Amino acid sequence: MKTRMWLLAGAAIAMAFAYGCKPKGAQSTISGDAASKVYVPPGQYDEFYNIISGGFNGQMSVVGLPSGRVFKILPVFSVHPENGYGFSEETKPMLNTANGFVPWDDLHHIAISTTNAEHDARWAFGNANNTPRIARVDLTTFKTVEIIEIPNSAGNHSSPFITENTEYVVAGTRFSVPTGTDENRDVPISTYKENFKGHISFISVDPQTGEMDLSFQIEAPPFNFDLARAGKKKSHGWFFFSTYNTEMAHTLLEVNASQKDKDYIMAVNWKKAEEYIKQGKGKKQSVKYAHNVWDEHTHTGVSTIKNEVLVLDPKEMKDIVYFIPCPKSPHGTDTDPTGEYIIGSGKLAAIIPVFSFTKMLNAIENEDFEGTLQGMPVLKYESVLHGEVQKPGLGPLHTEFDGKGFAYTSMFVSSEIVKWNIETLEVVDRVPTFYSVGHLMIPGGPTGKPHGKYMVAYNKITKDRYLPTGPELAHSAQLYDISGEKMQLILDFPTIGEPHYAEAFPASLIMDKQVKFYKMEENNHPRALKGINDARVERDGNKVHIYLTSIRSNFRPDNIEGVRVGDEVYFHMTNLEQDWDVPHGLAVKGANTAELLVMPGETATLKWVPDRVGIFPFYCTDFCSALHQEMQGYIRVSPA
Ligand code: CUK
Ligand code: CUA
Repeated sequence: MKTRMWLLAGAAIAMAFAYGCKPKGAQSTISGDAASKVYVPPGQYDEFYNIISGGFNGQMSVVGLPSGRVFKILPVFSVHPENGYGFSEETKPMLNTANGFVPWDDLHHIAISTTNAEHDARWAFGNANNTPRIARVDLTTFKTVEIIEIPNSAGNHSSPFITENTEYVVAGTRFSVPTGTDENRDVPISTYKENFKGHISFISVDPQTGEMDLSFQIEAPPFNFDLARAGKKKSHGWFFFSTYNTEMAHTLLEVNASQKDKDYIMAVNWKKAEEYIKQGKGKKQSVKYAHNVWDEHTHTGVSTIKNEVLVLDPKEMKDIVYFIPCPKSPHGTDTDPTGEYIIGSGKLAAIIPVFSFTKMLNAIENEDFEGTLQGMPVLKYESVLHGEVQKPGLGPLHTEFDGKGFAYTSMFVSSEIVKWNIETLEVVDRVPTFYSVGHLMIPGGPTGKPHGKYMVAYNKITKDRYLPTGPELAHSAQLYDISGEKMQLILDFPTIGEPHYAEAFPASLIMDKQVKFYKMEENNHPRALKGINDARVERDGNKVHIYLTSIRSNFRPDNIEGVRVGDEVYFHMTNLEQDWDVPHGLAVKGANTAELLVMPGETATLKWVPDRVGIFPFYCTDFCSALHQEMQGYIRVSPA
């Protein structure tokens, strides 16, 4: 009966979309005390930081939970006028790639660093899908401090997923592509099976500095790698990747990619792979990728192009890669807080399969295989299966956990979240989402220690939830109270860009570790000034270096002459403030393609090549004091 009802509800929502009318009963799940649960009184703080991916907007946003308030938009694979990211000479190298400056990307997933499978929240990692990259954000400054490009990859969707001590950030390629030299890559698309390859990249993370390094790659069959999760606790040392198009079709028109009943979860024994690498079994391959690091001493991005990667061929090693059959195009694959259960979400499947790590190990030990795939063992579905969740809903995508023995799976098609018992596989509750939920998130949900108090649904379709704003609407997120037996919707809040995955962690982990300003004596930027008396203009050939200071409430120098059309003009602005929350900005009328926002104690550079004669005003863009509007100057550009 219940089953029929949700089927009907799903159909009703689908029909409502098709005909553009407002679904009935949308608000019916709100109960009276919802407001008090999300109300954070003025002057008080939220309990959790929620770091949300920005999708095709390329940023991350920082939101408080339970209030849903946005604190920051954090540019990663995007340029951001607000703080000059991607505009200042110092930040441009962060967006460099082997093929030059790429100031846009599609950021889908967040991974917050962990120690012993618990959030330590030192760093947030994010992926770029289009030009495969992984970024690291420092959570004491909320700045992008590193971006590494990933060679042998296209459509870096299956990342960034991390191991329980952040030993590795892992990235699987969505698109298999021909790799190697130009000659090898210029092949007919129809030779997909022979010439295309999938790669899984293991990027190590330095436990002290966080710096990433492309350690090695594992070659894989030309599937599409969709998502992944690391094992944890008992399954630490393993990684699980969801795959689709295991038919290895080069066109997914019609039903090519979903012909088969089952695709695979690819289980990777990365500890073993690591051993083989140590034994020198990796083969060196020529590639080209950028590695961009933010130098903390000079506050400047340094981009290096690297030329080599170590590749392991698992066909030669037999005990690194195993395939677990999983029904129809699995999307998410998630591991529960104990590390015992691996949940696959076949987007087109009518059940949710739950696999047992213990059973998987037994099956491997007993060589209980149903065959091989390109020489690698395929395990028997039944021998790895813990059980199936029956009739969960339609279109299962992602699963999170509350640490109390329950799993929560998002159902895209039937537009709901389903709560089920991991041991008994019984569905115990379901709530509608408005509408078509993609990822869902419980604070600490992917770790060994979830905080099972709130859950957020990041929905793909908004329709009637907010005041309409033309054809495009803010993607809706919804907050649920999951502290009780029944999930309860308590808040809608809009998001920035198109959120996919997000993570949240207790604010107490980082709120007292925030950098409030940079100490002047630690500013080692080569163009930094130590005081207002150092302000000056220097010419060096056709380059003009303007050493500018900003402090409430003036610039020095504020009248600049001697610049000629065609000169390369550099404004090196040092913000001399030594106080929290007092950035100064810089905008120059002629140099209207860039703006700076310089943090206290920091130096940043705006480049301008004037193309016309004139007097050009400049001013501070950030309201910094009562005399902010007086913070201004002129630059005179004379004929060449
Ligand atoms: S994907 Cu977006 S709903 Cu790119 Cu993680 Cu599943
Ligand atoms: Cu400085 Cu406004």
